[in-house]
Amino acid sequence: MFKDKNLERVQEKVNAGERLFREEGLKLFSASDILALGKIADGIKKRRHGNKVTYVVNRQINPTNICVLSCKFCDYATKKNRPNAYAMTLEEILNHCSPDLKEVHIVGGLYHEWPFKFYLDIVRAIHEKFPAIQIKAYTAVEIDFFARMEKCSIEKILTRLKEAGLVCLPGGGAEVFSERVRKALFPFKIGAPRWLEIHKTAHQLGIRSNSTLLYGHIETHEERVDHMLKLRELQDETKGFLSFIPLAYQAGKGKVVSHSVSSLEDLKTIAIARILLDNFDHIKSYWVTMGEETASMALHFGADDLDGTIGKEKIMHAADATSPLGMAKERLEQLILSANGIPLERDALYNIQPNSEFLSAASR
Ligand code: V47
Ligand code: SF4
Repeated sequence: MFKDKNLERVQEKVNAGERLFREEGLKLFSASDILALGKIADGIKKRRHGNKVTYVVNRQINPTNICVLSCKFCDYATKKNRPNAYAMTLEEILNHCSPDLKEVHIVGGLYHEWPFKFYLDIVRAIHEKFPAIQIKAYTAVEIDFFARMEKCSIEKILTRLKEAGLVCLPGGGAEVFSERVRKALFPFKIGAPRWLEIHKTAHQLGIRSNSTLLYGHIETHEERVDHMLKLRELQDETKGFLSFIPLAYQAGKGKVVSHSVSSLEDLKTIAIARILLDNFDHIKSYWVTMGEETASMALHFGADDLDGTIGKEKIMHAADATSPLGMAKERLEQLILSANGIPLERDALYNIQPNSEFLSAASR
């Protein structure tokens, strides 16, 4: 029983397996009983996953920070003639890979001097040298950039990437599906219709993908809810999304807002995602943006995955994220255990690895 009658009704709907409408989602953001909200989300997560919490031994590779765009919120991208600009060689990229990895996550700038062939070669070279690593590469923004460079369809780009060894798409580039926010912060970047079209096409080609929401800047709670509902709608149609990852905005140099949102806001957003996205299996608690402690707490608020070891993350750290640059597998397991979870290692497609130390505990 909750004191908040609205949450009580939400719990009843959830128990009856009923879906929440937009207005009900909005009301969740004004709920003051955050623990009750967490309890509802945790119940949903437990029904789907029990105490299992997954993580992946992965490496994020950001091949270049040179980008033709200059999104206002981004502290990572730069221009070619600036002192901080870099563009990795194929050899440098391969040196970031090792056989212990289950996933490589590639995301970076839109570099006009690299032909699509080079972006393709990155995938092919990693796949040939490390066939056991699953490659999660290029956001919808990059896919759109390749299609425009090559003057061809997104089907063709995705098919060629798949043939080269791509396994799934990361969820970035979605930001917030709001024209108001797009015009203010990233007017030259693709908007919701194109992002959704690219993910839908990927799903139709058998390429699974992730999804994200960049929150904690100028967006409203309504825009967060509308964003989640657009993802829910596409998921109904394709069932191609693997996970949803709320990315807490790192305020960095303060170009957009002076500071990042509170942990409470992080936990609320995770919980509401779990409640609204009733057709998503996985809600990711991304420790890079939330920090270790909040990310671990989020496992009580509906999240069932902590992402990964990551290696040297550059995008959020360019915006002064205070989390470590990377994390050892043992530390991830500790964080999960401290939240009463059973840590299970997965691959990019969320298959549990048979060597997982805690597998027997999970099957009990
Ligand atoms: O699209 C940029 C975001 C995204 C900042 O699929 C920022 O598993 C916070 O795609 N503060 C790229 N966020 C990262 C990405 C991703 C990350 C983790 C997991 C997965 C996955 C995908 O990073 C961009 C943008 O939304 N971003 N700057 C910032 N200052
Ligand atoms: Fe370029 Fe992406 Fe940064 Fe925008 S967010 S400037 S597309 S790297």
